[in-house]
Amino acid sequence: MKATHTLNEVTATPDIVVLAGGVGAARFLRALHSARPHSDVVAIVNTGDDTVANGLHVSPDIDTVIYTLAAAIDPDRGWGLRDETWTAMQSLARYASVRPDDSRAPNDWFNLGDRDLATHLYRTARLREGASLEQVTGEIARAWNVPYRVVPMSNQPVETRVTLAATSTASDGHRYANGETVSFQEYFVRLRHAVPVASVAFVGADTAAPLGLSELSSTACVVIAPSNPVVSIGPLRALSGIDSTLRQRRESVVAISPIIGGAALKGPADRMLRELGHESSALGVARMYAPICGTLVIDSVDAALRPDIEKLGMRCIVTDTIMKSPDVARTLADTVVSAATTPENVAPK
Ligand code: FO1
Repeated sequence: MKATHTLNEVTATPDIVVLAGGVGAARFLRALHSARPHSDVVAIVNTGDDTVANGLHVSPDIDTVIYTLAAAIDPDRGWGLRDETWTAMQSLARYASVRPDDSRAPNDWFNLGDRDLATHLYRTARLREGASLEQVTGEIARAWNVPYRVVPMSNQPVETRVTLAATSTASDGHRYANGETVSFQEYFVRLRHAVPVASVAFVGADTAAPLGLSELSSTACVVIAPSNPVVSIGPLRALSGIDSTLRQRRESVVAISPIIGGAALKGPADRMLRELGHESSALGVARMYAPICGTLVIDSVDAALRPDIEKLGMRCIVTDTIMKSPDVARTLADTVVSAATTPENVAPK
């Protein structure tokens, strides 16, 4: 994809700021670029999923956004690179048989493809030189000719930790106790999120400085992408200043519900919402976003929820939100941006 904006352009105020998690957000950003190729867009991306695997700093949501915008993402996995090989991971397995019992090395359950490894090697080396995550993310985005500014939500670490509500055994036999608190990737990958959660915490969010606040308050349009409201948008909102900035400009904040017909298209968002006491529906999402968001875009299958969502003081747009084709995706992106920039023109359907 040709970069329409070189990243060293000092952009005073972006046209659009998107709060982004992983797969759903990445697909929306791609749709946004095809709908508005000349808009200046900043994506502020969740880093609560970040992990250190085999000594390498991995930022899954950032990489999913960059790889998707570069059309290099593996379309089936939704993460990592297409045409990938796994020689390094297979070679690591040799050492699993000799490691001491108390060692976490090698991490043989968080799969890093051979091509994907280059990104983590580069990011880790640059961070070790003292570069900020924001600097390195900009370099990686530029290397992939990504047309948008991709910004981590903070340069400081914020770690999403999940407390389990049941015992669970990983496919490699590792047992987890009920009530045990694990890293997000242990929950999501090692346990395949096949375990109920009791609570979620964003360790470090209370002291981490948010990035992109000035863009978030000055841009004409803020979009909350169709990401997991708890573990993708939640860490962002936990950073000081984010929610208050969104509240102040609530009328030009538009969210897309990631829950359609009570379910998530991918991942554990629906179960997590229920397990954490929210309703797993577009209305449940509306209740979580009502204080910070003036318009919620929901899928046609949820049209009946519109009156209840409007009762929360939100405008509700009913449209196709499943980006099953480039045309549908482009139309969704157009609808979302129009709703944020001309809310009064949003003629109820
Ligand atoms: N997801 C998996 O289900 N299995 C994996 O082995 C895995 C490895 C991985 C490596 C790099 C990366 O950027 C993402 C990776 N993911 C993997 C996806 C990752 O867990 C998710 O992207 C998020 O953290 C949730 O959106």
